[in-house]
Amino acid sequence: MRCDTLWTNARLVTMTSGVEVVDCDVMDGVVASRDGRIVYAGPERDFDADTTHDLAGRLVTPGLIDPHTHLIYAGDRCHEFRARLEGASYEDIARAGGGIATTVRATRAATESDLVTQALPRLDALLAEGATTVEIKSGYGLTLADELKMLRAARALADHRRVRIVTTFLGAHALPPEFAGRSDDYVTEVCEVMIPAVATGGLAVAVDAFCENIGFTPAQTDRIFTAARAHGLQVTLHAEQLSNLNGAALAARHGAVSADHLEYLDEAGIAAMRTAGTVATLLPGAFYTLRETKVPPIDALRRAGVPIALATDHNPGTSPLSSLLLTMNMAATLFRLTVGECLAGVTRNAATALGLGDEIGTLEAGKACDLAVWDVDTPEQLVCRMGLNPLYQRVFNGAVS
Ligand code: DI6
Ligand code: FE
Repeated sequence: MRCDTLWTNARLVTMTSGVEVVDCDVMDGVVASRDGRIVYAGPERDFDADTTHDLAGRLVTPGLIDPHTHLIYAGDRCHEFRARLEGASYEDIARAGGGIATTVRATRAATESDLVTQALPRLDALLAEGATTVEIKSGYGLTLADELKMLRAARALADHRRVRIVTTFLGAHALPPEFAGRSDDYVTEVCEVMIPAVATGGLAVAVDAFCENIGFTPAQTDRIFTAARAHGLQVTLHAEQLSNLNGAALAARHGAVSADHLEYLDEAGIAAMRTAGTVATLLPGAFYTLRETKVPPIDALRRAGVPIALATDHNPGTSPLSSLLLTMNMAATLFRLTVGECLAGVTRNAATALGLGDEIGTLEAGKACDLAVWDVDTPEQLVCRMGLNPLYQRVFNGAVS
């Protein structure tokens, strides 16, 4: 059989095992790609290849996927980190006009090209550890023009680097100052002006909201999701991060691809997610940064067979994290996920969380040939170590980059 590129002497972690029992079995084999897609991944087989990479026993996983980030923004909030170390709380800072509002001011003042320039180093950090797909949310513009600017900047990153960018409209991230005291009016703007414009412009595949006491109510979220679905967009939700508002169940009723954070998720929410096929995306970087103590209900999610994804939640406030390797380590240590669950979280289940389960996330014929080749012997070496980057080669759509 003919192929463009062949990787031989590989140890493959295909991530194709069943949904409920997550193994990350390792098998000796080869990967073959043609026209950017995997044509074969499995035990040694003969191919007539244009290019062959002998991997000398290195480990190959699917390219990593970060399914929840706020990578596009301007400015910096490390002074707030310092203030928190000196005793201020996240809420104190927000009430004093800092927090998300600081990033909104800086992002509104930035041009689209400023936003691209500022995001590239953050994206490069993810790519350097084998990421091939990154989801990016808007939500620091909060006007139609500024939200569209953020989404265009996110999409433009794919013109600068070899990566798949998936964009999500998060107009309901925070209440913009122009709408102080009028949150229902802002939600009307999101539903009647912003979502139609995002959908018409093809600038996002999904709509997200921050459903929380300090964010938007379940009733407002319901309006936003109804508008999103009417425009053919997927939905996903920041839910149950700081309290239980039954946001995950609401998201599941709208057929959400994922519900994210979920520290305060209860059994009813888990059952609704299971029925709807909604992925639980956990964000250990925010848990760590906020010194949260309530761990998401991992055992109950496992028992229900709800797939678990992991993401950096990269943002300048609650999760200034640009490492999927460290995200896996935190999920293992803080949430007690197994090594297999950690790897599934940033590959197969992350793909499902983005509605891309047929396209990426496993090493299987027919999927995009996105690979991460690692200088390690076992999957646990990827999850156990902190601050060491063993990436040997990153492959995006069949091309080494
Ligand atoms: N939840 C969070 O933790 C972040 N956004 C959200 O909806 C916070 C974002 C920030 O502080 O800039
Ligand atoms: Fe987030």
